[in-house]
Amino acid sequence: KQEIFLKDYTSPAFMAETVDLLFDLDEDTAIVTSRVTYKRMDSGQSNLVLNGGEFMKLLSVNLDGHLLGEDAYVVTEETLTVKSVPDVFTLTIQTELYPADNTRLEGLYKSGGNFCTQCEAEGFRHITYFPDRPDVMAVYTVRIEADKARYPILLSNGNPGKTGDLPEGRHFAEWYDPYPKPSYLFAVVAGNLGVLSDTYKTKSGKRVDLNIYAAEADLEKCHHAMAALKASMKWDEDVFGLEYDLDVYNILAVGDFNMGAMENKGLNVFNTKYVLASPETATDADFDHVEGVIGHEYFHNWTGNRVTCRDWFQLSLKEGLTVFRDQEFSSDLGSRALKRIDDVRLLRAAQFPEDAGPLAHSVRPDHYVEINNFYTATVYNKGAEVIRMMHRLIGAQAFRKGMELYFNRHDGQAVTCDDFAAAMQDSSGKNLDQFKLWYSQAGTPTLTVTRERDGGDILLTVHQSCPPTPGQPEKEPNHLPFLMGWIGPNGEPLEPACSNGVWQEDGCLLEISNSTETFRFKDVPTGSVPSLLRTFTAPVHLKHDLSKEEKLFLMSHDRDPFARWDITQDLLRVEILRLVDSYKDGKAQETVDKDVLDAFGTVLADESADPAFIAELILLPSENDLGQYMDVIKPEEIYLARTQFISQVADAHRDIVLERYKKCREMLENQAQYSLDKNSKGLRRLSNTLLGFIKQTSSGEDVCCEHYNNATNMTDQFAALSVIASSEFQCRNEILANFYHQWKGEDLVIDKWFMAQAMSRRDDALENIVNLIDHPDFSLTNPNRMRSLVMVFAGQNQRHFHANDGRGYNFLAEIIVKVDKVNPQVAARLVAPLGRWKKLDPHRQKLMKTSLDAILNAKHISDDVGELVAKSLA
Ligand code: DPP
Ligand code: ZN
Repeated sequence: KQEIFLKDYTSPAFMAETVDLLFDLDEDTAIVTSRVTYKRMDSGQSNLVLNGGEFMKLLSVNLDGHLLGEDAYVVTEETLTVKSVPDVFTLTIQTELYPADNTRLEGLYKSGGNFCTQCEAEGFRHITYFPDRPDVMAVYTVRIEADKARYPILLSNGNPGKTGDLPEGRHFAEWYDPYPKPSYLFAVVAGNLGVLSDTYKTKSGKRVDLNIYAAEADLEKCHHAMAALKASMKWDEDVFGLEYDLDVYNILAVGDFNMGAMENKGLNVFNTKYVLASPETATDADFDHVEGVIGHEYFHNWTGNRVTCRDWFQLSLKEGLTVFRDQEFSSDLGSRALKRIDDVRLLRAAQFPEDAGPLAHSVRPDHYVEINNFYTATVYNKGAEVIRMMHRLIGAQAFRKGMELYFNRHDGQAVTCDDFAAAMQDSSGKNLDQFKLWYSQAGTPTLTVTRERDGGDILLTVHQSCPPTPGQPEKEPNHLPFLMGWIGPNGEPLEPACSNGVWQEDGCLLEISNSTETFRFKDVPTGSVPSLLRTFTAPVHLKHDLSKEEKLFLMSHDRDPFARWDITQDLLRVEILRLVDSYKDGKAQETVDKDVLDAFGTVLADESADPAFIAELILLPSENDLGQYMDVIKPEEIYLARTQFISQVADAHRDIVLERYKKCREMLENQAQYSLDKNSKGLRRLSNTLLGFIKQTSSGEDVCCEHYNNATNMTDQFAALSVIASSEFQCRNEILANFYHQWKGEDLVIDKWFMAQAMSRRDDALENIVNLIDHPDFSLTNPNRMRSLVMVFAGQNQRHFHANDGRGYNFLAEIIVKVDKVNPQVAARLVAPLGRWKKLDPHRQKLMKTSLDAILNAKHISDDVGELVAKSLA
């Protein structure tokens, strides 16, 4: 496949105006008749070129009622070209599809015996021949015919139309979507499904029918998703004035899905993982994810569907903006500080390494081979940070006005990231030219902050730089908001006047646009400490000259919860890395600093703060996180030092840890019933985090096993399982077996059973993981199962993935080649960990590159995998 460039974009030569689709569904095959009216847009193009070809059979082509002979069109592997077409015409094409054989899970496929579709980004071309690009927006009418007993539910986009019976036990349903949409938002469903129904009244009084379709047995797990949907609809009205626009909103839950969910107009298709939730089977984090993803897909109805992307380079136009919207939604419903901590953790864990590795790309990439490879943390999460920075720079009011302007200008259009920025610029009057570098420059900038006293004033200097990334050797300075505060010597917040900063509610906003900028803070008392990059106002690495004592001071006095968490992480990271450096021949030459240990004890004993927040403070930086701060990652030493830190905390504060744990459990036990309220979630989070420390004490096995045995919900059960799976406890094998037998048949829970073992740091974990591939419940074709074992292992188990003999790398490479034959999109997602070889020692570098070569040399590698492996080796 050829590389495609943003600079080569040309508008469509033909516009499709109406699309009529007939789906004639059989058990294993489908006949699709598409009748499309086209209009020539570019008089220089005499032929109509349509995308399509693989995995379907062309049955007939008919132009304005005349069957075309084979000399009137040309079919290649990827296109159908109809020669010399008129200016306006109707083209009718019949294709035959094989959904039962479709393991790639794009286009039309079967999952759990039901038909469903996934068209983003380029799946529609596997259904019929069509200009399968987002800037071709048409009005769709759909008719589905299928066996009535096997497929009683027939759904598509838009509003329902006629339904009725047909001969031979078949029936039909018609759907009409009045809003012009690109083909990637098309969806069709036929199945035997249960439904949970509700209604919503929009703020202008329109009634909307809400339906969640799932297997009958799963319906009782759909209530949380339904509540989240209604909350999303209300939130978008309240915050952005945006109302839902169709009579129905349908959601389908499927067990086999490449992504999290898909925002098809009026008919979202969801991975069951982001719909189904009950206290017994889902953790508190799962509940939060369901709410967030339901919100995300709902918010796409405006940011993505009503206004869509001109081309796939603009993917972040809808994804960055919609992630920002779902983050704000979750913040408003829950805790803003905790949500921000979660999002920053994710950004650092997933996006920073991507930006620092061979697959680094800008938020708006300018070339690709396979667009499916660009559904990345950079496009989604860094993209959301870019929107968040704009929001901060222009203010919430101008941002809301900018959104209104964006919809006034572009409703019903396919537009670019520049169009979005222009609306924000025009609504605020702030020039965003330099700011837009965030869209085109890859790499994570580093900000270095230094201080200098000048009489009573402090001069604070911020220097920025950004490392080279593939294809971008030199970087220009970015325009970014930098929020900060000051804590006076007695621990009180200070607001010293700043020459060129503006004090806002949560701190002083400094705008940075040059490579070096200095800010003068007037009359700052001696002993004051700056609280830097509050709420993480820009996606950067922060370097500063704060001493250990100053960090400890902030840790106990900063009232900004995010900043307090971040400085605590900083302190812990530096301390664990000091231990890592001290390892010689597998033995630590240093112990944990007394002041750090004491501060940890103070946090553990703090009963004034929200327990969920305490849990965040004591959750150590992950092994992956620590590795990012080293020039050469030492996986074994990082594992050892981090474990040593936990053991020393557990030793030094044994009584506080156990007492705090007991108190949390007592408070939970005193509640009449399981609750998802903020306080209960916090108590579970804190006691479950404490288990990690308790594990290292002499009563570890007793407490952990009892925790497991007493668990009445998945949050507690899975927390104990994860700790136990990674332990040498006697009870380990019995508990793993117990969990498996309790939950056999509950796919999402069995995924957790694989996950717990994939994360195990036990010495024999890798062998166990390799053996699990042969477990009867493991499957190469189910993406969730695949990811829960293989992706979790390669992405989160740094110790064993980087096993010194290369077994972890070989294992991953072999799986990638196997999965690629089944599902290239899912296989490609597994490549990144192998590509980050530059951060390892020469011995491991060589092993990793050998594994990448082995993938490249395997027969028939997909474009998806091929593109990423080639880039990883470059
Ligand atoms: N567009 C989907 C989403 O992000 C996934 N491709 O919601
Ligand atoms: Zn999205």
